[in-house]
Amino acid sequence: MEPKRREIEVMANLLSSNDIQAEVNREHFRKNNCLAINVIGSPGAGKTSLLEKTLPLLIVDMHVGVIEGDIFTSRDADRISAHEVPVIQINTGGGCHLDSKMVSNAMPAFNWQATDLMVIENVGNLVCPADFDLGEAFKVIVLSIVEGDDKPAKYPVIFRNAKAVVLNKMDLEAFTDVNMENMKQDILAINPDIQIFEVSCRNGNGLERWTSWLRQAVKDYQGNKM
Ligand SMILES: Nc1nc2c(ncn2[C@@H]2O[C@H](COP(=O)(O)OP(=O)(O)OP(=O)(O)O)[C@@H](O)[C@H]2O)c(=O)[nH]1
Ligand SMILES: [Mg+2]
Repeated sequence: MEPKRREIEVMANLLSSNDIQAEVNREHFRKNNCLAINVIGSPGAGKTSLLEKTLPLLIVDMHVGVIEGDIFTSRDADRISAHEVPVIQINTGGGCHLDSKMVSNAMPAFNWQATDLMVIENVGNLVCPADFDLGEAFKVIVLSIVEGDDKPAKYPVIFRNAKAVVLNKMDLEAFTDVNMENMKQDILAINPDIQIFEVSCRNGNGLERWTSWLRQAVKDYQGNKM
């Protein structure tokens, strides 16, 4: 039994040191009037695709920075840099989530006087990132509808702590047996306050509403309404 107790203690220490750094990060974002969001979703859900579609709509009237979390490659950062926004890739070297220290280490690379929105794309994973506060204002989940309508009920923790969920790949709805009403009901049963967006990064449907909401969130944050 002894080793198990030690394991739990180590995990508790790890989480509390993460939380301390997360508060420092949050203070940094607040001081610089920059809304930071933590984008979470399974591998391939469409997190980077959503960013690729959203950035051109946002950068017409605000400055956006991106932190890309990945286990090994810099492929997502390469994709984002095509949109002429500052982007930093963090490789976790095997870790299944970003932590607040990694985000803090990336901070000196940005011009904080000129950043209204910092988008942090977490490592593709619907479970591990839930436990690690990065100092963000809120979490956004990207969920591919193709994976099935039972996913919110099976992975509820992340939905409890998120402000918005983007249900992506709606263009594929007709090719699946997904029941969108069941999926949305399950999401709202876990978190009645969550904002739900149905989008397709392939054909662009729904992106306007999502982007308007995000733009308003930046304004609310900068107006101290959040
Ligand atoms: N049909 C369809 N395909 C999509 C859509 N959005 C993304 N994809 C495809 O899904 C695949 C994965 O997209 P990514 O944006 O790389 O997903 P991700 O969540 O960033 O993946 P990781 O960073 O590896 O976790 C790519 O082949 C995209 O072209 C969509 O709305 N419809
Ligand atoms: Mg990605």
